[in-house]
Amino acid sequence: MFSDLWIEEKHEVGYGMRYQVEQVLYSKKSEFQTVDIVETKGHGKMLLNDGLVMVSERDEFIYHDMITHVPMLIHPAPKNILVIGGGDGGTAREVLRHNSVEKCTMVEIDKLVCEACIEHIPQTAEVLKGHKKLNLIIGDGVKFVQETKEKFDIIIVDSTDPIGPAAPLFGPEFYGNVKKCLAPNGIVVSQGESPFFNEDIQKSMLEVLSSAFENTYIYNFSNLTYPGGLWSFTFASNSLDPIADFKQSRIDESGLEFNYYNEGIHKAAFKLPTFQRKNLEGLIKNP
Ligand code: AG3
Repeated sequence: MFSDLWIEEKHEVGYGMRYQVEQVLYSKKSEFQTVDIVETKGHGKMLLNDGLVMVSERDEFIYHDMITHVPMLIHPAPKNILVIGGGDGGTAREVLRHNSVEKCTMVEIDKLVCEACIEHIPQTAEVLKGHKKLNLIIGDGVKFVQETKEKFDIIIVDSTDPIGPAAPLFGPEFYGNVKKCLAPNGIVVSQGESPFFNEDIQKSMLEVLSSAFENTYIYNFSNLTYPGGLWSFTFASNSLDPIADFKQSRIDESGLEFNYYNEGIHKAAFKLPTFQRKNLEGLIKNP
């Protein structure tokens, strides 16, 4: 029969998203956050950090397509990739589908997130069990970009909201170091929060990015599980442009199939609602 257990991601503006839970699969407190995995009735297994939905089996493909393939298919030959965060493995999984990739380094701060997902959400985390091109580091991404001498073609910041361990991933020092770690033609794409609920965060992210990079954009996608449904990623590069440098041939030659991403979505994602465009005026190049 149906259980009466529901979980709710509560939002400070007096709004919540509720999911019926059939079973709690995992619940532990790490040094950084609480990590829960539940089996929901309608969205498959779901990962929550500190009560905030990170991934559901039902819709993770949308987020992971859009955070990964937009930059990967703009860069002419992405070989060395860095993922900061992304402990569920979904972003690394998508990166590693590209044949051009020689190495993907992933730096996740919370070992428990990886362990929990390997055990309960193989859909995203299978790849974390071991892949010859994956260099999985449990550590602080902020420190990693400060210290590494490596150069990356693409850096993907797959973070939680800017509270707790992810807060420094939204600041100027971090992006100064990211810029230093990017190869010529490098691109950085980051989890960019909600256009509806996080206008201030989006503005401050774009202020930081536009003072360090030539081409700064924000792009949107809709999903089923993040507050408000509409969500964003930021895009920054000193040479590549996500619109002008988009080539259908890159998609065709990749030989990949996607469930959300396609050429129309790629272009449309950069078209913004007026309120968002106004909020970010002067900081982005979106058409
Ligand atoms: N990263 C988290 C996105 C932000 C979700 N925020 C929220 N539910 N309030 C997801 C990690 C996917 N690899």
